[in-house]
Amino acid sequence: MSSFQIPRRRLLALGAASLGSALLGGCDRLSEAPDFQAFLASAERLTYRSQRLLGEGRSMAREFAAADLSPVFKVNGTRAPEGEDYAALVESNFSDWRLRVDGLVVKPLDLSLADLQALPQRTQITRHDCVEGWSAIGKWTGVPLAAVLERAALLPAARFVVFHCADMYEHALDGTGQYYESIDLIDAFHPQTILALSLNDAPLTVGHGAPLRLRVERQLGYKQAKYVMRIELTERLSDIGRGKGGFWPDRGYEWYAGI
Ligand SMILES: Nc1nc2c(c(=O)[nH]1)N[C@H]1C(S)=C(S)[C@@H](COP(=O)(O)O)O[C@H]1N2
Ligand SMILES: [Mo]
Repeated sequence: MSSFQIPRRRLLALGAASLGSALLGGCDRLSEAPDFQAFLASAERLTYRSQRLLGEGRSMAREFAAADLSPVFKVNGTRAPEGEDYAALVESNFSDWRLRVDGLVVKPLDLSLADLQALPQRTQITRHDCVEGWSAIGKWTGVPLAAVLERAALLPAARFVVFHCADMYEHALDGTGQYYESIDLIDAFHPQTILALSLNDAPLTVGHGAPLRLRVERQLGYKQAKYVMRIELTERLSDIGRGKGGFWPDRGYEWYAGI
């Protein structure tokens, strides 16, 4: 992908693009993608259709007050990624950790925690809903994903944002269990979609996804990828994991997990 030839005209257009037009461009490109067409044809994607096609794409998830915070926010799924690499990151307090942003971008990035902390931050108190039947209200602070994507500058072919995580999920014993998730460009540029660095005013614990996790507030718990190491911009989801856009979508759950 790094050998991509970017026509000069396109580069200029990208440089001039406002967030708004980048988003609109994203929608147009999305509706042309072949696997996206097949996806929309499926009747079970009704929440996706209604949010995306009936103009609710920019609606906000409900935000709560400090008084509503849950006394305990459960840890679910992976509690700590296995392996020496992650252990070494914890040991050094994530000083050697870098968030890689690559794929269909003009400018691949390697961002340290300090780099992310220097970007604009957003705080939101929202309710997390897990399919396993529990919910918790938490206060998340982090960098709007849009701010990172603007710095990397999307190439015209980019349609999906894929989050690659540090953990193999424990129940996947067949070796294909690397946790990952993905969202479309509408959610990627949504104001409540943030790369969270803290929960309830404290840096993320290992249980909650240290040092960085996704919050995509209009979707269910399994979309909220913990331990994000790499963000990849892609044209399609079919050649990642088992091809359905996420660890749980690969195992039968909805890719668009609208609440
Ligand atoms: N990397 C990674 N992200 C993940 C999971 C996981 O196992 N690994 N579990 C998901 C599920 S099902 C839920 S409900 C939430 C749980 O987040 P929490 O542990 O902060 O409550 O993380 C989601 N993101
Ligand atoms: Mo979940």
